[in-house]
Amino acid sequence: TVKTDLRDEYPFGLCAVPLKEVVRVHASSGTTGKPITGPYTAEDLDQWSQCMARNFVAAGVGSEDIVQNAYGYGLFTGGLGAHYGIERLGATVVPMGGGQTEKQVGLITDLKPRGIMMTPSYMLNILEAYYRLGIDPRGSSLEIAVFGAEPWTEAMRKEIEDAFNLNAVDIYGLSEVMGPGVANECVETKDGPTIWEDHFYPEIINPETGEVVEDGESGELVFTTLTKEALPLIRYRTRDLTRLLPGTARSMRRMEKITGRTDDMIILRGVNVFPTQVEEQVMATAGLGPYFQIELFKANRMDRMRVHVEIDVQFQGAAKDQTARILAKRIKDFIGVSAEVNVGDPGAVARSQGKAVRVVDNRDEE
Ligand code: DLL
Repeated sequence: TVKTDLRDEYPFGLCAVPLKEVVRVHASSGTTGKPITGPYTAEDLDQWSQCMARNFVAAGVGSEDIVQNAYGYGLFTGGLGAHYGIERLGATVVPMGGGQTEKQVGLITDLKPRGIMMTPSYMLNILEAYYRLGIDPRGSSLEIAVFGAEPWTEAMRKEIEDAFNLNAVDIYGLSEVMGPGVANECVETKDGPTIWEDHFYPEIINPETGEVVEDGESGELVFTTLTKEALPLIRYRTRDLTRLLPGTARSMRRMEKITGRTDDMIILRGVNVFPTQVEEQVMATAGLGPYFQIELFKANRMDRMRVHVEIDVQFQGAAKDQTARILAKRIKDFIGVSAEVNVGDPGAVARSQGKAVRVVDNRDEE
């Protein structure tokens, strides 16, 4: 099953129960054309909350903890999905939602949550607010962060863990299959999300041929739902690229941290580039802040890439030209493509309050 199957049947064509049994609908925004709707029965919501509660236990959150939920509430599955999971666990949810960044800092300071969840790119925004307000992030009550909804690298994990002195774990899911709650990393090992295989049967296929590959080999992740009522899916192609790995902290299998989606892959003069590869190099370049955006454009009919980054607030004296040259060289050496690098002042790169927009494609505009 592919995304267009769901889109073609918008809004309820694939709903497998009478509509009167549906008690909630979520929808994915979909940048192009019609959205995709996810109907849920009461039983689906119950399973979802259970899976989410299981995620929090894996993350190291307990029933005595307070968790600030900064995922967007509404049609996006992140906010409400996490919300009911925190309640199901018996922990205390702070239903903050996304945005109002300084208020997020205020709530952390006042309510002293032990856990927090949001996209990792939004956490960078919150980190910046700490610096702006002159508050030491390492002094916060936060011990566990549950980050997902977008790809993020080990380098980003280290950046945020060190800045706040906390453990950051990866949460994975997608609206079509359920929302968050499909897989979550265990805090003991932090070695890729454990897939809740009793609800979601995973396979990895070769995205070109559709053939199933062995565990340990890379390819596209495919799910068959085992317990969903309103929108059961058979062999749904996620377009996410990963590998299946044996269980470690739990007996169920893990997926490797997602490096990219087939849709996000940039092909620059024949070289495949994922935004996460650029993220790694930005993080490894001294003097740069952790914010970046990739711009694709055409010059003399050739596809070109420009990476927008900025000087780290802590290193305001850093030389822009020299830092740009260092990053451009790293991109050439480690990724194999030539890129222009534009180093701006702190704040020059657009900030995210949810999923970050990593690539801006201006190739049609020459
Ligand atoms: O992003 C569900 C979610 C909410 C997951 C909150 C985690 C936390 P969608 O908006 O439908 O659903 O987007 C799903 O986001 O196919 C992946 O490409 C990407 N994605 C989600 N989690 C991760 C992750 C939610 N941990 C799409 N790492 C998926 C990398 C992720 N990519």
